[in-house]
Amino acid sequence: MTVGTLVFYSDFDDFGVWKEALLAHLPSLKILHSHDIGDPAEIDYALVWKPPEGFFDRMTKLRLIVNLGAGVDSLVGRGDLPPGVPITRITDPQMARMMAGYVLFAVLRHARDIPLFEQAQRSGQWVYRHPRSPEETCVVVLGLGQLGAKAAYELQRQGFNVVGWSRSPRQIEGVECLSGMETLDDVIGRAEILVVMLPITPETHRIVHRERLQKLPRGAAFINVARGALVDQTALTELLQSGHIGAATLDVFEKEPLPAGDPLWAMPNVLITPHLASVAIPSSSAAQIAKNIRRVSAGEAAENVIDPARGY
Ligand code: OXD
Repeated sequence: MTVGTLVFYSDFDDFGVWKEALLAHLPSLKILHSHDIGDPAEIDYALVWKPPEGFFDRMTKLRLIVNLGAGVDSLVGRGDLPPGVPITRITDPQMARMMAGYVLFAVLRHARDIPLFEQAQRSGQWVYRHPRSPEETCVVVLGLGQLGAKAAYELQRQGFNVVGWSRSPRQIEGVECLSGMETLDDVIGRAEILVVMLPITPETHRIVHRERLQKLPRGAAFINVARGALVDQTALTELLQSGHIGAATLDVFEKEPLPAGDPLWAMPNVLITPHLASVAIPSSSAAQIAKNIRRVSAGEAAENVIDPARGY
């Protein structure tokens, strides 16, 4: 007997790989690519990354929506969601490890002045800047959810002086954790390297606004691996141009793809990557998705359900 029909939608992830990974756990699941939906009323489960508005229209039997990633912002507050259908997010240690790897790379690149040496090499110059020991550098991580907490932990393991900030209190071994809006400005003021890892919600939209960016110590490095809309991108660009912010590594932007004429493209102190700091990994997250499908098909509540009102 089949557990039902799942529809897959993503412009970035490989349907064949996900299908194979899910079938290994649930051989009786019928899996369709969104191109092949016949009758939307036959769909029980959706495994999706950024489906277009209207995607869920007429999916009257839908019982579970699985977001193919960590941030669920493209799924909350839209008009086509059938009421009461749980939305789950993937919480995968391997995805957190991949993200921590990117953050480590970006922090180390700034802490070890690699952009300076890259530029010096391009002009054939032997430029010496004496390295600092990691504990002399204060790295602030904004957002201590599963991904932020792992990144903060790995950074302190490298010896950095890591301060983590979240809206509600958290504890992470080796990391000074602060919480609450009243501490945010002071925390940002300490960041020689600021890493943004917050979820995007109505409360966090543009939380890193111009005045907060101006609180960064002169020459600080800025890293955003979460969502572009957390930050005032115009202010960020201007502060990078003026040198108040020394350098940035940006994986996410207010508008993606980053438009061709955007000044960030041409800035030598900015490294741009196309929103791939971490991705959902089929081999490690299929078991968790299959478990949720089994639970929902047996009439039990899904795990890792997000709160649409909170937005994560
Ligand atoms: C995610 C992302 O939210 O890749 O998973 O941005």
